[in-house]
Amino acid sequence: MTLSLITAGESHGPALVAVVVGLPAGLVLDRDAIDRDLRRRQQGYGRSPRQQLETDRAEVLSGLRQGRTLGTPLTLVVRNLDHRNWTWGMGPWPPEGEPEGKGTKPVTLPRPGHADLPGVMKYDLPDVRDALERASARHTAALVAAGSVAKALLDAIGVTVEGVALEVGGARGEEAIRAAIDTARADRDTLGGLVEVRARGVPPGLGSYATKEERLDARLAWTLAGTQAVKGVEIGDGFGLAPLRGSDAHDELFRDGRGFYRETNRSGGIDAGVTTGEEIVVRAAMKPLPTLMRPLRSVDLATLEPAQALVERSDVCAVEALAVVAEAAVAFELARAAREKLGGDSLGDFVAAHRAYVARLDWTPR
Ligand code: EPS
Repeated sequence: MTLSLITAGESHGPALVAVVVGLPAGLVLDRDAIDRDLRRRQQGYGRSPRQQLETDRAEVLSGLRQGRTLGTPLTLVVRNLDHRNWTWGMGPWPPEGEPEGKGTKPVTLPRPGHADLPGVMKYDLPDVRDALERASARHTAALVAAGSVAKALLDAIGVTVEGVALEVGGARGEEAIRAAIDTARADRDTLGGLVEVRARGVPPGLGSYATKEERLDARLAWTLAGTQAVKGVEIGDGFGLAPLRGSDAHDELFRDGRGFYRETNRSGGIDAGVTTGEEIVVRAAMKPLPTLMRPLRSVDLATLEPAQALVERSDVCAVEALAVVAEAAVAFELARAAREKLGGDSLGDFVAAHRAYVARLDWTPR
């Protein structure tokens, strides 16, 4: 038994969709909790005016009856309210009538750092918009909705997951971060940063060293590096371990009346791709967003002459949003690993398998 996720949708198309397969039957979902996570993702200092146009909410089209999962594919839909301004340019069918609204003219000025040029080259697209619409981080709304469902499943076995923004443009602390964003906005520039996700209550034994595909550290790196604008991932002390000696780099083992534990957690709760029972700690580095109000040098695809990149409404900084997205991504991957370890067609079976497994371990969550 595993959990899988497929998402679809363009940034200014009608909607974003997430289909989650492999949930047990009988999991109670809280509509407000999902919408709260969607709202958290939309917030954060430095976001685009687009966020004033959107009020993200999850609609459910399948897999749920009267608030309880049926054990069948769960379809979540987040509508793009901005689509009403793009019906001619971004409708799924050939448009009728005179061009109106946004997206009516082809985009020919690829932004360095965005999917624009590689996407057009790969798919032989006539319009940069055909690439940027799916590459857009708007897509992360669907991932957050799915992650919220994963968190509900993890909650049933006492696991919590939380993401925070640690750093923006090298600044730490709310005031310094706001000041850095204000300065970047005034300079018509953008900022990246660092986020951290911690998961508590994860039992030892999720993931496996048996194959690369099963290693939980590899899976967390995959899901985070697969998120828009992420260029680096660190598990535990990560890159900080490289200059240390072995005697300073590992977490020594202890045992007391509550079972095995470690006093340090440099491994970030994962040894050899398997959870240790300590807190899971992962960080992701986000590059500054590639849509600049003061554009970088590019080439006009219509004339093949030097030009300046596309200037579009965009965020100055989306690091706080990434913290919520990374939280969702880690939650989904942990839920997937938990489904693989514990199985169960009903929530009761899943929870009972967890209880029996933990009872067999010499371990208590701390
Ligand atoms: C994004 C560009 C902006 C952001 C968008 C991500 O979109 P627009 O050009 O429509 O203003 O607002 O993020 C969201 C809409 C969102 O909900 O996160 C991009 O190019 O990735």
